[in-house]
Amino acid sequence: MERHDAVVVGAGFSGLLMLHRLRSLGLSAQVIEAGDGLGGTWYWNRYPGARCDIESLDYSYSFSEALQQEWRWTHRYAVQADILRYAEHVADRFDLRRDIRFGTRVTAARYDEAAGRWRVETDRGEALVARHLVMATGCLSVARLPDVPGLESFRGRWYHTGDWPHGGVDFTGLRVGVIGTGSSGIQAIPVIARQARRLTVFQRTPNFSVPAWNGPLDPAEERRIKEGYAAHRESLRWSRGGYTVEEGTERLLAQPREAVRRELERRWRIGGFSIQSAYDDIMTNPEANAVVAEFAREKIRERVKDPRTAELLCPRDHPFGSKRLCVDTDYYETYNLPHVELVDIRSAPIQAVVPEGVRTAGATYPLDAIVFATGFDAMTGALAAVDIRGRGGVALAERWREGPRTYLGLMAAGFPNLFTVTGPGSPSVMSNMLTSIEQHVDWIAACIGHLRDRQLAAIEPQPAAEDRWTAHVADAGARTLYPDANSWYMGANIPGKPRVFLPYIGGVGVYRKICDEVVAKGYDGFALTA
Ligand code: NA7
Repeated sequence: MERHDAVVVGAGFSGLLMLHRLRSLGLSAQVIEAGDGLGGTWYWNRYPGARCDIESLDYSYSFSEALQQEWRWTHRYAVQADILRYAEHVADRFDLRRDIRFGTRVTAARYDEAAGRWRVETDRGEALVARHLVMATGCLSVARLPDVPGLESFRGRWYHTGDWPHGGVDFTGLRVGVIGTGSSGIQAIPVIARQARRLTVFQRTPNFSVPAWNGPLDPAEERRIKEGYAAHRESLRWSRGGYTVEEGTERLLAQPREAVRRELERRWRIGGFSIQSAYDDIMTNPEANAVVAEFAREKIRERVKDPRTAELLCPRDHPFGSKRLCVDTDYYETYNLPHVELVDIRSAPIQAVVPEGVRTAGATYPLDAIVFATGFDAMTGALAAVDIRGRGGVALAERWREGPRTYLGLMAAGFPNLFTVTGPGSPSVMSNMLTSIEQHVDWIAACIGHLRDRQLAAIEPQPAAEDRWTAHVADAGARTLYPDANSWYMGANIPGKPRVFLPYIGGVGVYRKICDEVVAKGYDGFALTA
């Protein structure tokens, strides 16, 4: 039987740093990774146009001053290939690969109470035993294909953005259909349109999207950030979202409308998420939100020539930003191209994939390729995919049947020494993932070090602390407009998934302070066993 101090599941940005930190503690760790390479999200999501919509100088590790000084990003927002190259560089630079087992999926993990160890099983029939189990499995890693009948009959090729062929796909001369207009679809559509002979976009719900204004990184800006990189990162750690943005502190509704317009216009010019932070009440007050939503709809009407198409692209069923805001390059302009068509599948739903293409209630669209940009079983999907059993053989999936229950989004009662990096109930997807990953990994490493130094066997949340935190996460979400949308934040994209606001909206700075205080009070709310 293979024994380690810790098993880490996943070799994305979380798993890589976790391994590095555990090694620094002098502990043995084995990372198990389903993919044949590292990089997690950036390993799988290779679709055309895939890029991060947090700026490169923020969406990167801060743990090594030499690394952050030496690495050169080329663009304001990095493309998938550059981020993957960066992850690979980090793995080589810190000699991480030798403790990563690729092409191996963890299928089950059981807590052996008598031994105080996790027994981890893989799809290769291996069993590993470890005191600690860290799920670094990502928030958006279980790609979701909709239940459309007839896919097996399709004569062309089909793809999911979240599981893209490594050699890329050449759409030149093809009739391509894209299903889904979330961030992935909105990034892919303009790039696919440049190749395809015909592009048909099947839209169920329009999303709000703001321009990225991406371009080469300004060398002066890079120099400015790098001169005070440590201080810059420290300020991000205590900010709301963990990325560079001017946080408006005024209430939109208290301002003259003309001033609001100018401010929204200014932020539109900055691009990215800036506009969502323009005022303090945008995500809490429906009236304030409606002003920004109408501003965004006006921009769509300006960008799209055909008024009927423009109206179809205007979101009306959810508040601005309550589904994850998309950040685009030429998305709306793509609909001005003569070979691109938008099909409303809200009024005429997709009925089936047929051998020659897609059939909706209105027509049959002949296609050579279908791209599913249909999203993920977010935040809990990757955890539920592993048969995790804690004390008394209780399954995590069963305990979370009505929604995830955690303490700090880090641990669950009844599952000693099981840690989740950016788990549900933590800021995770409401923040720059890299800021949150580093905070979680550091907290977990310090916790494991604490147990080791004090010769403690295990840590797990006290049920009362877990109840309080779970209620707090829900209350914080309920004070915002996020629950008004059928989003993946709410689990609403997965039939049968409980409708619960999954991330913690309190902000990374507030959350960090809470986590630090818990530690300062001797792991308040946790039970530590000798
Ligand atoms: P999203 O944001 O979940 O978007 C998925 C899209 O696919 C969305 O437009 C959905 O429409 C559409 N969809 C899903 N199922 C169907 C079916 N059955 N029929 C038609 N259309 C469907 O996933 P992304 O990959 O774009 O982005 C995920 C995150 O990754 C993103 O937010 C960033 O954080 C990175 P719906 O809105 O459900 O009507």
